[in-house]
Amino acid sequence: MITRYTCGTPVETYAVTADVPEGGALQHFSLDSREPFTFSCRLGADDLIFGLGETMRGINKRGFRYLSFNYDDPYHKDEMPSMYGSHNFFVVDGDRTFGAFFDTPARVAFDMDSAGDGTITVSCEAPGLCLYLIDGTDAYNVVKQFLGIIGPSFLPPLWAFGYGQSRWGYKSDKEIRRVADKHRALGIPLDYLCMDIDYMDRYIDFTVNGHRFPAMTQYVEDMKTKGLHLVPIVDAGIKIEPGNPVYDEGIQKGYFCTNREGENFQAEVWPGMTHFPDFLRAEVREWFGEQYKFYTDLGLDGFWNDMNEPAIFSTEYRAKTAKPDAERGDPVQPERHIADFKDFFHRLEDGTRVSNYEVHNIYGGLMTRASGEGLDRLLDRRYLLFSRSSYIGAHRYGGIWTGDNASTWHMLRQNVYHMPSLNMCGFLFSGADTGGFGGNAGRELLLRWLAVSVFTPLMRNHSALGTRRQECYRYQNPEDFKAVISLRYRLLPYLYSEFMKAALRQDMFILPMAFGFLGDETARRIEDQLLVGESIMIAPVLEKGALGRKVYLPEPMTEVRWDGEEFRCTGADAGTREITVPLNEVVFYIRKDCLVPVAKTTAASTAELDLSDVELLGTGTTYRQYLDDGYTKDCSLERCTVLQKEP
Ligand code: MIG
Repeated sequence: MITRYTCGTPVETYAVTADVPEGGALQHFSLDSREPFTFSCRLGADDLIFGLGETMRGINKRGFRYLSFNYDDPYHKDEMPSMYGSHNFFVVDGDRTFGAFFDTPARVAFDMDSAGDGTITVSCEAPGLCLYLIDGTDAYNVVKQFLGIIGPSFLPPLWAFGYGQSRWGYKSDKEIRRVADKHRALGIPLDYLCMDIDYMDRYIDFTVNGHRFPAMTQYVEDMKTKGLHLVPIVDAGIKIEPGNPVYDEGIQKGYFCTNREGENFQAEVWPGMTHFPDFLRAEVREWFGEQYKFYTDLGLDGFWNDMNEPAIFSTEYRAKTAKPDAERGDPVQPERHIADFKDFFHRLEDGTRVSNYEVHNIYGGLMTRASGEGLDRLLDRRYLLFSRSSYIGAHRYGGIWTGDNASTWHMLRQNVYHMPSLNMCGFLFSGADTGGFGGNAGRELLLRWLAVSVFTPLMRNHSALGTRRQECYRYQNPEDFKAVISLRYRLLPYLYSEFMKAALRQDMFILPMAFGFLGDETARRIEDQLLVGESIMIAPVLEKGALGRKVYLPEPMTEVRWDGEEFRCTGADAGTREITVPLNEVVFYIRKDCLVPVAKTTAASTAELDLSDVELLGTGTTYRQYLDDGYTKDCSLERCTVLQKEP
C-alpha cells in the first residue's frame, strides 16, 4: 500500500510516474518542524535500513548520516556525505517494515540513527515535498512496490553488457585502435571503447578534434566491423564561444541558466567559461536532445554524460562570497560544495525563477532525460547511455556509473555495497570504474575487481589521466584476465535474460541476501555476498592477499568453479564453508532448484555470441530465458521461452 503526504508546494521532480493517492494523516514519522521540514521516526533495536542508492558505506545504512546534494568529489571516503546522485528512498526493516521516499529536488539530510539512540531524522530544505510511504510484507516487497511507481528501467542494447575499455587520456583514433587490437590479439573479449574529453575540439560538446580523429565516420564504421562500439563523453556545460551553433542557438533562445542579475550564469569547467542548459524546461531538453544528432550522424550509438551535478571548477561568485568552512557551521558540507549553486538560476515551466540550490538534485537526471528522449527520437534501435549525476526517475532514460572511485580494496567493496542499493532505487544498469579510477591498480586488485564486474550490468575498466595504465594486457599473464572476462560472455545468456526480465517486471536485478532469504537472520546481515538475478549468488574475494574466503549458504546450492576453460559444478551443503579462489578463477553459486543458461563457447564480442546456444547448469528443471536480437525496442516478457533441463 502506497500513500502520498504532501507538504507545502513541491517542485515537480518527475520521479514518480504512477498516480498515488494522498493518504490523510502522516504515518510512521512525526513532522517536527516545517522549516526545514524535519521528520523523525523511532527504530527497533534490531531494525535495519536499506536503500539510499549512491551513498557510501554498507548495505545497511543504519548508524550514519548521509546527505542528498549531488556533488563531484573524487576522494570517496566513508565520511563523505553525498556523491553524484540523490536517491532519497529507504526501507526500514524490523519491528515495522515500511519504505519512505522524500521526493524533493532540494538538499535532504538523513540521520540514520547516528547517535545510536534509535532515531531516524530526515530534514528537507525545501518549500515543499511529497513523502511517499509504502507498507509491505517485507523489505523486498516494499522495494518492488516502489519500483512500480517510478516507471520501468532504461533498456540498453546487448553490446552494452559486453566488456568496455576506457581511460581518460586516450589521445587519438590510433591510440584507441591499438588498445582494441591488443585485446583482439590476446583474445580478451571487448565490445566497446570510451572516448574521454580528448576526442573533442577544445573540450566543446558536439565537436570532434579533426587532428586526433581525422575521419570519424569511417573510424566508427571500421570499428563496428570488428564488433566494437565507440562511446563519446558529453559534458553538461556549453563553452561560451560565439560562432559555435549550439552556443549561438542557446543564447538566442534563452536556453541557459542565469545568475542573480538575470545574465547567463558563467562557470569554469573543461572548455573554459561555459553556460549550463536549463534542463528543467521541456523545450530546452528537447533542444539539447536534438544535438546528439551530431553523434548519431557519425554512426555512434553509445554515450556517456559527465559533469552534470553540475561540476564546476570556479565561479566569480564563489570567489567573492564563499566563507571559510570554519565560519559557517554547516556540519555536513563544505562551503565550496554549495556556494556556486546560489547564484545559478532556472526558469521553471510556469515562468518562476528558482535557484539551483533549491532544485539542485534533479539537474543531472534531467540531462539524462534530455539525451535519452533525444536519442529515442534519433535512433530506431536501443543505445547505451549512462550518466554520472542522477535523481530517482532518471533510470527510465539511462544507466549510471558511480564516478571517480579509486584503485583500493575499500572501493572494490563499496562497489559490492552500491549495487543492491542502486537497484532498490531503480538504477539497474549501473557499475563502477572497474580497477578504480584514481590511483594505481595492481594486478591482484584488477583481477578481483573484474571477478565482481562480471556480474554488474556495466562492466567498464576506466582510469584517470596520470595513473598507471590499467588495460588488462599491461599486466603479467594476460591470459588470466582473459579467463575472468570470458566468464562474462559465457554467462551473458543468463545475465542479459535476467536483466531484461527484471527491467520489464520493474524488479531488482542485483539484490542483497536479505531479500532472497527472508527469515534468515544471517543472510539478512550479510553485506559481502549478493544475489544476481533469480538463480545466482556471488561471494567475491574482496581482500588483498586472500587465497579465498568464507561463504555462507542459506540453502544447499551448486558451487560453480570457472577456470577460464570450463565450469566445474559440485553440490554444496547449507552452512558456512571456506573456499579457495585462485586469481584466474571465479567461484559462484546456483540456488537450489534453479538453472543458469551459459553459452557453449566464449566470444570476442557480443556480436559473435549466440545467446540461444546454451548449456544449463544447476539442479532446476526449467528456466525462462528472455531472448531478442539485442537491439529491438519492442521488448516484452512475451519474448521469454522455457528451457527444460534433460533429466
Ligand atoms: O574533471 O573527463 O568522472 O570518468 O574520466 C574530471 C575526464 C572529468 C570525470 C569523470 C571521469 C572522466 C573525467 N571527468
